[in-house]
Amino acid sequence: MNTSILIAPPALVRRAEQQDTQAIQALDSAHFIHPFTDHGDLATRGSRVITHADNIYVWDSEDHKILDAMSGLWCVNAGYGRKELADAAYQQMMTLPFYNTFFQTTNVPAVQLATKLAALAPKVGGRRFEHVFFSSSGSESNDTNVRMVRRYWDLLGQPQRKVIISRNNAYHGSTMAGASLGGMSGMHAQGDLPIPNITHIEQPYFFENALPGESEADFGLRAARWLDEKILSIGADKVAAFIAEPVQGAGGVIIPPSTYWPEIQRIVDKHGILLISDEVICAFGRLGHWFAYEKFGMRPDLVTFAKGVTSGYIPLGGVMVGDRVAQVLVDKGGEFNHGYTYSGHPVACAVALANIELMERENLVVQVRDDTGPYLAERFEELRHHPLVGTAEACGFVAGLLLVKNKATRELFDPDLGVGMMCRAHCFRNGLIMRAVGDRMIIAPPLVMTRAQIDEMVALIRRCLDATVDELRAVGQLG
Ligand code: PXG
Repeated sequence: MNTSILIAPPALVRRAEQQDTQAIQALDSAHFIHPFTDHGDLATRGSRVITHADNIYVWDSEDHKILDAMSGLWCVNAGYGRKELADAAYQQMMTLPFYNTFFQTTNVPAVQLATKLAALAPKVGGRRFEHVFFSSSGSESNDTNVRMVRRYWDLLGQPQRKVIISRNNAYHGSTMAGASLGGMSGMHAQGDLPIPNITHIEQPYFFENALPGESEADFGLRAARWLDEKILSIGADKVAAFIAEPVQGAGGVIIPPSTYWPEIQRIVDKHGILLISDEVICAFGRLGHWFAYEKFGMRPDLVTFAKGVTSGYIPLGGVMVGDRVAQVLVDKGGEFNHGYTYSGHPVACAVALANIELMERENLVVQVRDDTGPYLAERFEELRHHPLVGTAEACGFVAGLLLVKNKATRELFDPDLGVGMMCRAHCFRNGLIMRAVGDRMIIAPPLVMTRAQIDEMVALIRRCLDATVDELRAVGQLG
């Protein structure tokens, strides 16, 4: 087996990989434990080796060009191949690659980024975000939230306020606290999760949870009131916070009715509990705003971010800390015994600054809000007429389709058939990356995607839906 390719320079690696896919797959399977992966399955199929990327496309080691409609994993907002971001990392590595921020030390990129984020975060209802806590991922940031929220209530003399309420099918990360906050039953089933004092309510998924004949607006209000019922059943004096994604991402792009968030805000205000908006996916232009809470009229106290802040070029995450919490924690809290080696990492912060500058220069956030986002919604609406598509929704640059067996009766496929995975395989074969969540097919394209590229993507999606119909007919699952 030729292992020398693994230490060759990038250009050689690219060429060598094209000949050595099997060798890399064998080493991959022998040594690399992948996230969320069945390794028996991986060993038989072999990984797809992604070798390089540009704009909205990635290439594999067999030289297939693939349109990446998932932005890597909801994160490459500025698209691939942005030299400005590589240059920013190089310059910062040569100047100061690392220094900690623990013992009354700081660094210039971290200060500049914190200042920039405070300026970008919109003030809502008189609440401002003047402070930022840095981590290296969304999961870590949500662990920070749990610690910060509990510290806040301790400092206010209400240590019994420990319970954090989340939602079924939410995704908040994969650490002990992140997976507990998340509402994925498959994750809870492994390793005694959730940890104590975390509980869940149902998600606002109209297709699954609305009553027959109920309007979206009424459903939104009813779904929000599940929070009120939960708070009352626990006792409001024991509840610390409610955490939620403005639009659920990994759960399958679940876009709540417009009545949902204002009612949630009314309920958290009524009980005086903190609101955490987990914007790991939704911030940095994904929904056409720097921060998504602005779009939905939410007034969160803490905002989780990661992914798009650096367009995924380097790990960085954090928490925007609103005035209400900052005044207690920062101004009169004493020492908060929490932090990570890489909190305020200078290289990650320098890349984030370059990424934000690039997004501002190219007006990407406004472009998604006013032009390409509405165009994507329009094109997705057309897909609703496809025989396999039951619902189609888009919000900014996230969108989802539900594959159904019968459009008229809204009958679903048997989950064991794995129709979503079948469709995903057709996507790969046709040069398109889409994510399947059950039978929901979802996308989150790079924000640089143009109208012409949206047309190209929608044409590919249509082709893959047709191929899925053909396969289902061939196995007798569709008339
Ligand atoms: N919160 C939200 C809302 C997320 O989407 C995290 C927290 C955790 O971030 P880190 O950086 O720790 O991964 C996420 C991450 C998927 C998928 O399959 C989604 C995520 C991660 C991995 C897979 O859609 N989101």
